[in-house]
Amino acid sequence: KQHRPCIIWFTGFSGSGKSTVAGALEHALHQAGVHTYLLDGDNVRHGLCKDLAFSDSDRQENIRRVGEVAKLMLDAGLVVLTAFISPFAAERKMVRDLVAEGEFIEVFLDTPLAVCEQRDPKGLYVKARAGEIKHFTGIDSEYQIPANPEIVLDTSKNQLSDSVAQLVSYLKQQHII
Ligand code: GGZ
Repeated sequence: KQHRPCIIWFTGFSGSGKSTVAGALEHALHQAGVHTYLLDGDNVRHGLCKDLAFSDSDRQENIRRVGEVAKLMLDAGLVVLTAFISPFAAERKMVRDLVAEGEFIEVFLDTPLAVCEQRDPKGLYVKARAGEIKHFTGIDSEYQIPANPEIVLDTSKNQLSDSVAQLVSYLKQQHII
């Protein structure tokens, strides 16, 4: 099945829905016969980036490596999905500039911090508020809001299926699928 390779880059707070939406989109793409790969903290921070923690410079290096790997996968012809907080505009721009115009699709999960904190699926926000985890994004580490993302989603307002439909329709419009 014909498709155009690209990197679909999800960014947003912990608990904003990046992995959930990326996983659901990947499922929809598989149904359509599109070859994909999903990179996220679970498969990257335990292997490729297991030497990195959450200082600003470690996050920069994390995103740099993920960007380079995503580019290799793009060259292999895949639709690459990535789900990382990627809090800094400079590293997101660095990855965008690695690939051709139109091959980097930035998806900003604009779920309010208060909602992410309420969800707190792993109890990390509670620990961050208690000072047990330092440099937690949104608490005592910065998140720089994307200035020009291709797509903005708020998972506190929209159903998962609506977010997936919005992404699929964008990908069709861009002749990616
Ligand atoms: C942010 C942290 C931190 C700190 C551990 N700050 O909800 P999660 O658990 O599964 O997703 C978060 C994940 C963030 O890793 P990323 O590789 O996406 O971050 S970055 O792009 O900034 O490099 C969270 C967990 O790791 N986690 N400590 N201090 N998130």
